[in-house]
Amino acid sequence: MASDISSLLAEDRPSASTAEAAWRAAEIEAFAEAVLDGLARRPRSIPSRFLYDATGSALFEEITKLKEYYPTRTETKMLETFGAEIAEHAGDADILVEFGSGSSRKTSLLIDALDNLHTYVPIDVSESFLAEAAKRLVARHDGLTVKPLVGDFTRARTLIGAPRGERLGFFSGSTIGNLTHAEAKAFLENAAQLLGRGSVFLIGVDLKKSLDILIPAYDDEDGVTAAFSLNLLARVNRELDGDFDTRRFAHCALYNEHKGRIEIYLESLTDQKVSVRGRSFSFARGERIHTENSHKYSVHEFQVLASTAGWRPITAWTDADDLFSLHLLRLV
Ligand code: SAH
Ligand code: AVI
Repeated sequence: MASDISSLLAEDRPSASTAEAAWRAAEIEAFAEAVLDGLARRPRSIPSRFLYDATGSALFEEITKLKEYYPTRTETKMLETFGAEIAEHAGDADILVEFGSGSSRKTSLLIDALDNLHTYVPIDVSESFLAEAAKRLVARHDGLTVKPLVGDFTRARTLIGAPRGERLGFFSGSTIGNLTHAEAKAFLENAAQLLGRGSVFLIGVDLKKSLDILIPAYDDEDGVTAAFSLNLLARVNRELDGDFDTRRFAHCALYNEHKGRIEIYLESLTDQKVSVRGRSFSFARGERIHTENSHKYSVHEFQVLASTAGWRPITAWTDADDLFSLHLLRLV
């Protein structure tokens, strides 16, 4: 597939259901390859985008409501507070392209602030998130055309079906922190190609902070984040004929000071053997699978990163408690 991105809109793509089915089949094979390679490698790892099947997406929504998980409520409040200022810089935008749009709940605040917007293009690997969000936004915003694209935002090379126009990019929730610095730079360069010269990009980025706040945000007392992580193994069982016993693995979140990131692992609680698509993998007690990174940036660190990818900082906002930042960038 040229772009790994296919439109889910049946009305303007007669072959959409075929494209969807092809994408789904390709995604399962990509998952199989990532898991079989990732479990054979040392250290063991599985890319975090595979956390978001329908169950994972629903669990992520639960995470966003946890008292320990400050990013969603902080960014939401910031969008409410700074919406008018964002519109001063991006008010000409008529197309909004969102990367990793998820439930698109925060997006409505941005759409409300932008008078000229006629088209919204949410991009996500989670079909369940996308379809539900598209329906909700069409119902909520009169006259808005929604063109959802299912696929990997790091590999999107074109925005199939999106009209030409002034584009505003949106990457919320600090999902950019789930990429390594090198991946984030490559993502920003690719987004520059997709959005085009003169476009504006709004990115939510989590700030560095005390571990007293950071660790509970990724290891909450109700175990919702643990369930989100462990669902990855349950997904392997469902989709790849695996036999992981999820009770014999534990969610583990730690802060890597040197790399400035939360690292999430699934740790084997016993010596055990697991089979995936007929291949056997041995785990020693204490052995881990690395499933996620969540990088934290100072405002300056992120502005430097964005600049190396060709994006010029317009402004950056932080909240009163210095938990989260919103960056507005322009492609020069
Ligand atoms: N922006 C939303 C959702 C954040 S959760 C918010 O702030 O609440 C991260 C979202 O990115 C999920 O919906 C997940 O499915 C999506 N995602 C993660 N990696 C992706 C990738 N490589 N390509 C496309 N979508 C991805
Ligand atoms: C989507 N992403 C920005 C979340 C984060 O904070 O890194 C994913 C997450 N993983 C565990 N909790 C939240």
